[in-house]
Amino acid sequence: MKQRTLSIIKPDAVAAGKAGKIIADIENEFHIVAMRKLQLTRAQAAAFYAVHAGKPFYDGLVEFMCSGPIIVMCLEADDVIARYRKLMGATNPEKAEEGTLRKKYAESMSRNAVHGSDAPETAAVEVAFFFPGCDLL
Ligand code: IDP
Ligand code: MG
Repeated sequence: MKQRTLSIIKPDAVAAGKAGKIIADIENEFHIVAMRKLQLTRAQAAAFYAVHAGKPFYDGLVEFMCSGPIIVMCLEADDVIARYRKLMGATNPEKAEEGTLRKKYAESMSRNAVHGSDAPETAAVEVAFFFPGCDLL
């Protein structure tokens, strides 16, 4: 069944000039419905990651995510949520499988190059966070 998910190229990877390679890897497998480059405010980063509020890494995560430009994409394909998570690899790049985006492009657990929604409910909320319906036709 066709699904949509939110992908983010995080500030570390954009700043390091890795966005083009990451987009090429994504495009190889999935349809990019919409794409935008922007810099989050602190409040927007805090709201996007509200599910992690209170965790020890939350403040650092918010600080990092608003530290520079990011590229957000809405991806579409059959079973794209799980398949894009697989392409991203483990949260900790040291544990990510060979060939995954985090293995290839991430610096560390906290600067790990990419984000992907983890379930249909979060995907719907996260896509809507960045894209109005008219961008998703
Ligand atoms: P995910 O991005 O693989 O879904 P989550 O558990 O949702 O991982 O965590 C969100 C983000 O928070 C991670 O991608 C990573 O950048 C950061 N993060 C998670 N756990 C840690 C940690 O233990 N130390 C530092 N950063 C972390
Ligand atoms: Mg997550």
